[in-house]
Amino acid sequence: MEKSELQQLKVLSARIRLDVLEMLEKRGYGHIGGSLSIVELMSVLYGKQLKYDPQNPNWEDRDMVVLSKGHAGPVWYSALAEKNFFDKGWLSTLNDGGTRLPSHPDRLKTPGVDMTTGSLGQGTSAAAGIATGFRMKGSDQYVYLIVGDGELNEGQCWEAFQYIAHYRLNHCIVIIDENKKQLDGTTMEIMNPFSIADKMKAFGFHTETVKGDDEEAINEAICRAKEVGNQAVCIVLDTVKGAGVPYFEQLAGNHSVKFNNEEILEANHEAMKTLQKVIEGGEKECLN
Ligand SMILES: Cc1ncc(C[n+]2csc(CCOP(=O)(O)OP(=O)(O)O)c2C)c(N)n1
Ligand SMILES: [Mg+2]
Repeated sequence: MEKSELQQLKVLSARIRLDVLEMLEKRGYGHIGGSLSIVELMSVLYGKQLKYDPQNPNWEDRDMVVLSKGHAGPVWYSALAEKNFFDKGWLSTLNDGGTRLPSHPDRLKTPGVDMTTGSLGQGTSAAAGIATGFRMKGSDQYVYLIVGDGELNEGQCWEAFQYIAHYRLNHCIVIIDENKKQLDGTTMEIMNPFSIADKMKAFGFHTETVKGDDEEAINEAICRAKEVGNQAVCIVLDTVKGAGVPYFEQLAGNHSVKFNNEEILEANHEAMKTLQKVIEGGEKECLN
């Protein structure tokens, strides 16, 4: 990837991360940890890999995203807003009554959202079905399926993976966000996943593990996944829950956070200031 292109992706990541922080502080609470761990992934998808038309979100030949860990809706909305699927002002309506941006994605409410999710596990089967449809119509579209590591507790994930592997549905790019934490603890203590990558390999997937905060590595892994012939593909993202904001990374209970005390507000404002600087500096560099 050209240096300037990478720089643009980094600016996009900073913008998405900033949007998430602003949105959740405005709402007063929300799923911060699992939103922040996939910021760079969203940046690579919407800044580089996906085929889409924000003016025509239902364009028949578009690629699709299924955010099976639907509680991370805020990061998806940020990416969609940054790419002009809707007015950025919508972000401040997150989870209000009558909003177009409910806390969990709803395909009937938000332009760019192709699958309603939030009940963990279900998005895996939906993506398998979408990929089957693509194959049946002979299309080269892709569906990107984003799954949480805690979500893997749901047996439905493994049924869908078995199906995707058996039918070698390599236009369903399975991406697992291994941030090592779930709702109320680490995955190790709640339900030891052992090696997720080894499990996916054993299920028949071509599997790669990459650092989830590295846009270039994510992009290259997706490019390689697209080169794999006749085998299902899985990318395990090695991530940190709350990534990019030291305070939220270190907070033990960082699944969902209330912005109701001075310490949290101060840490959030500090992070927002830093991101503003990254954005301004990055934009200057992109212009040069
Ligand atoms: C079927 C179902 N059971 C329980 C929940 C409640 N819930 C929401 S998020 C979550 C933890 C998910 O952990 P993980 O997949 O690791 O998400 P991340 O770390 O990416 O936030 C749970 C149990 C749910 N949404 N759906
Ligand atoms: Mg997790």
